[in-house]
Amino acid sequence: MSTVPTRAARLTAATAPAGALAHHRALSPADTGIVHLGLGNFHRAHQAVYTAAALAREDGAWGVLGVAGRSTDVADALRAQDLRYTVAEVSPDGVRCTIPAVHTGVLVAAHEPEQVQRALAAPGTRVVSLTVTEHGYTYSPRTGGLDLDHPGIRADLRGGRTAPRTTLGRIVRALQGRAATHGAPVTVLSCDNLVGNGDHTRRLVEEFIDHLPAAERAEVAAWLAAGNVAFPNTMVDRIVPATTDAERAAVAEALGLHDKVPVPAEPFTMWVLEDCFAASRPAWEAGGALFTDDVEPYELLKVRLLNGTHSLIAHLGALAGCDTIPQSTALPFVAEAARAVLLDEYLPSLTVPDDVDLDAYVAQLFTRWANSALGHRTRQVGSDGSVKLRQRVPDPALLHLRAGRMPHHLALTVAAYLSCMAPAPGFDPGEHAAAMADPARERLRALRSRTHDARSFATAVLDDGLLGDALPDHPAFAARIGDFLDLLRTHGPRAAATEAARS
Ligand code: CS2
Repeated sequence: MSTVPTRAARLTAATAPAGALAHHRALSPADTGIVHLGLGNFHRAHQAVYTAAALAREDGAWGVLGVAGRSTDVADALRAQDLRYTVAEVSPDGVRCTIPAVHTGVLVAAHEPEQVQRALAAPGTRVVSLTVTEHGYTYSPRTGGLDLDHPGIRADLRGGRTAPRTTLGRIVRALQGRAATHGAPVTVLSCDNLVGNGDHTRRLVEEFIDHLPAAERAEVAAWLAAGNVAFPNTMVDRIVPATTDAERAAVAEALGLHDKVPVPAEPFTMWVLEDCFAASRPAWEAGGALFTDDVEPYELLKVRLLNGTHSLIAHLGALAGCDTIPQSTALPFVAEAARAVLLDEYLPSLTVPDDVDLDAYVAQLFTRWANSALGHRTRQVGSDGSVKLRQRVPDPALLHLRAGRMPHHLALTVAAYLSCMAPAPGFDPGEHAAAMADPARERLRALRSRTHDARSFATAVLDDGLLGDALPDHPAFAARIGDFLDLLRTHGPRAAATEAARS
C-alpha cells in the first residue's frame, strides 16, 4: 500500500489550493446556519458537498457546525486543518479531489454538551441535520416507537441540570429552548437510511415530548403544533467507505498536501428532499438535489434495492471470505443472489418513481458495487445489521408472506446476517464477519445459546422483535431462515445461495 509522503505540508486554510475549493468564501462562525449531528464520512461527502455547491451558486449564512458524538479524532484533525478536508472521489478512472470548506466549527457532544445545546437553540440555526445512523434514533425495533427502556432516553427525560446525551434528548431540549426564548422556526433534517426518516423523527420527537413532565411539555408541544418545526423526508445516496491510508496518499499525490481526514466517495451521488422547510434552506439544487412533494417512492427504491441488497452482498460475501463489496459481487453466486433478491423480492414491494429508468438504475447499482477502486468493506456494510435489516427486510417479506409466497432470498439475508453475528458452536464465520460491530450481537448470542437448533434460534430471534412485531405471525419464515442457517453452516454460502435460487 502506498504511504503518505512525510514532507507534504498540512492542508489548512492557507495551503488549500484554490483550484480544489468547491466555493470561494471563507466562512466564519457567524455564518453558521446548519448544525449537523454526526460528523462521519457520509455527512462530509454528501450534505457538505451539496452545501458547498449551494454556496458557490448563491452566498448565504449556510455554514455548518459539525457535531461528533463521542470520538475526538475527526474533530481534532479538522481543527488542526482549519476545518478543511478533501473529498476524494474514487472511480476506476482515478481520483478527483475537492475541498468543500463549509464547516464553521466542530464540537464533540460527549465533551462539549452545553455548547452543542447552545448551537442547536441559536436563532441563526435554521436547519438541524442528522446522520446519526439507524442506531442513533433510540427507537425500539419491535414497535418502531421511542425506546423508553433506553438508559439514555430515561436520563434525558428526567432532564435536570445535566445536558442531554441522546440525539432525541438534544433535539427536544433545543426545541424547548427555542420555544421559550426567540421562537425562531427550525427544520430537523434526517439524512439517515430510515424509511420515512422525517416522519419517523417527528414521531419520536413528539413521543419524547409526550413523556416529559407536564410542566415542561405544554409550551414546546404547542410551539411544535403551531408548525414551527419541519421534518422533511429525505433520500440520501452515496457510497462512502471509511478512510484509509490509500486516500491520504492519493490526496498527497494530487494536492501535494497532507490531509489526515480525507473522505473517499464514489462519483455517484443523489439527494431527494421534501421541500417543506420551516425557515429558509440552502440552494442545494445547485449540487443536483431534487426537491419533490413525495420522497417516499425514492426512499423505498433506495432503502430496498440498494441497501437491502447491499446487506445480502455484505453478509454472504463475508461468509465467503470477501473483504470488500466488489470482491463479493465478483462471485457469480453472490451476484445472482443479489439480482434475485433485488428483482424478485424487493422490487415488487415498491413503485418506481416516474423519472427513474429502472433498468438503468439496476445496472448502475451493480456497476457501483463493482467499484473495486473504492474498496468498500463487507464489515462496514455488515455492521449494525440489526437496525439496518429492521428498515430493509420486514415490509417486503410481509408483503410476500401475506400473498402466500416465501421470500427465500430475504430469509437467506437474515440467515447470513445471523451466521455472521451468532454462529452455531463450532462454526467459524471468518474474520470479516467477526469484525462486524452490532449492538445486538450479545443478545443474539444469548438467544443462540438458549436454543437447541437453527429453526428454534430463528424463531426466538423473530419473537424477540428484531424485525418488528409482525413476522412472528409467519412461522414458515423463521423455519426457512433456520434451514438456511443450517445450510450456511454445513455447506457454506454458495450452497445456500444455490438452494435459494432453486426454491
Ligand atoms: C450501506 C449504506 O452500510 C450500509 O448499510 O448499505 O451505507 C450505503 O452504502 C449507502 O446508503 C449508499 O447511499
